[in-house]
Amino acid sequence: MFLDKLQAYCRTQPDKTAIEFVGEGFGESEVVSYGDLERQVQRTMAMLRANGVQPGDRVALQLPKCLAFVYLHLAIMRLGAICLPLNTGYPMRELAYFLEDAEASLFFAEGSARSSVMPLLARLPALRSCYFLDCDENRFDKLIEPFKPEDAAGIALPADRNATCLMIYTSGTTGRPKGAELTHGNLTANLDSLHEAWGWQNDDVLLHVLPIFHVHGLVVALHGALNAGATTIMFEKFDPARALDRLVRQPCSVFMAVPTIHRRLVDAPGAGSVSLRHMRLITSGSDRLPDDLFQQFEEMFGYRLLERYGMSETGMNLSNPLHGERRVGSVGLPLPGVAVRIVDPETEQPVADGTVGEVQVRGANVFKGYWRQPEKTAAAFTPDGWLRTGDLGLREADGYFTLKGRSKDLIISGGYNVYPPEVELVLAEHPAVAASAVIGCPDTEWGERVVAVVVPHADAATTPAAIISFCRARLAGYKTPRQVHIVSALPRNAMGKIQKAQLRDEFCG
Ligand code: MCA
Repeated sequence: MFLDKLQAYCRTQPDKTAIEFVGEGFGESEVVSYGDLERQVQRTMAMLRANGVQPGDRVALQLPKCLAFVYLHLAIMRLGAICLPLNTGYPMRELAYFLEDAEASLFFAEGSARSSVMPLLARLPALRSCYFLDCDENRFDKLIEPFKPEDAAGIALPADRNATCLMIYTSGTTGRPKGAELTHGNLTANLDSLHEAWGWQNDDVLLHVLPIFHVHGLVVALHGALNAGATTIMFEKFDPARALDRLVRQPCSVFMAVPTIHRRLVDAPGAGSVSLRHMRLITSGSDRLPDDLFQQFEEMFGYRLLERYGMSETGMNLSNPLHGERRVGSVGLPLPGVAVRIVDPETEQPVADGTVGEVQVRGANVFKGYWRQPEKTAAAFTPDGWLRTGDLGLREADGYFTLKGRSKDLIISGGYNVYPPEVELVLAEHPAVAASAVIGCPDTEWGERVVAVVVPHADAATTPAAIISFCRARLAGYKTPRQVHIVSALPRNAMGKIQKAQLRDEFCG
């Protein structure tokens, strides 16, 4: 499994750089060899053990992108516990829900979160300890200082493929977010599949600019590189000019990003003089890659992007080929070990090639289920075990798949999923709001931007700015509407359902 493979690299290539961490200030970087990584992870395991962490326990991380995050994450999984990475943008009330729902027993948070987290603790009886770390203040080093790597020597690697090791909260069209449980077997199956399809090599150098609290940055990119014994140059924060410089100067061989990041590279000053022809693999995912961006990227950098398709519940499912045609507008072919089919959304029977239907997926990469939500888990699968992705697409006669929209009400902004009902629920709490509808409008920078259309109560006075700041205090920044339109009524059909297509026509111009 993945963790066995990683441990073997730590033994066989201890001096090789596993991660070079480049902080936000882009000053001096910190270099961690595979040998260092093993020692730090072992000390972290011993620290977690001393804090009572047992197999199956949930340990939550809401930390900036830093080495401590990586050590904690790997140590949690090595102990057979469940890592719960949380977006650093989540405001307190979202955070409280995740900690409560997951019954996290340990929580590592940013130092700056102390004053807002402390009042939550009384509501979280399962939480045994909470540590506040500032990655740049060496608090983590002090935390693991009393422990030696040998203290973890007797702890065996997890052997149960079906044990959950990672939980990623995903929102939905109804209800509160659900924790998608990924097992050691799921991660291993997807990593093996990507290793083969993308030809990961031991001498690869990955430039890593994505957040590590999501499957894309954590599993596909970071685990992908560790699974090959390769080197990761990890930027704490994405910066287009520095990324281009490093891609060329290192030189790097692998880069993974979302379309908003690729757009910023193309638009970066001086990008015209940069060639990325030396790169072995540059991928795009988490959101649809616009055709014009695909073409601009190739014209500017001489590299044809490889678009792929995945989701938190599955990891990666489809990918354009490493060798062979990388088709503009297509998410490519099923990855090794992954079955993908297109079905009629009503009958769930497979449709003919060229016909749009729901994309359904099956394979060892597909998650175990939603944490303590057997009904929602059952609803996510067909009776014969295919995962209903909620995405619409078609299969061409030669096997390439193309996405054609979503059957679910979902906005993707800069690679982050935003479910309109979550934003609408917050809007409903505003005293001046009688009704609202949240839509995604096409946006050159973000792919889509969140737009709210609001009907105020008859006697209420409010402004778009007031509504935006109300939402900003309650939602992560990427979920906050960028525009608010105030109207006297929302268009509804005979059943009273809001006609979002009509709103998009009217307000997305
Ligand atoms: C940041 N902001 C955003 C977004 N990101 N607003 C809308 N959409 C976004 N994606 C807001 C912040 O809240 C903030 O607002 C302001 O923009 C500036 O924040 P900053 O952090 O400086 O933004 P940035 O550094 O410019 O971030 C843009 C980004 C980032 C680098 C494109 O969004 C990003 O890393 N996206 C990648 C997401 C990703 O990895 N997704 C994978 C999930 P305010 O000032 O109001 O706070 S999907 C997945 O894992 C599946 C498996 C898959 O297939 O990949």
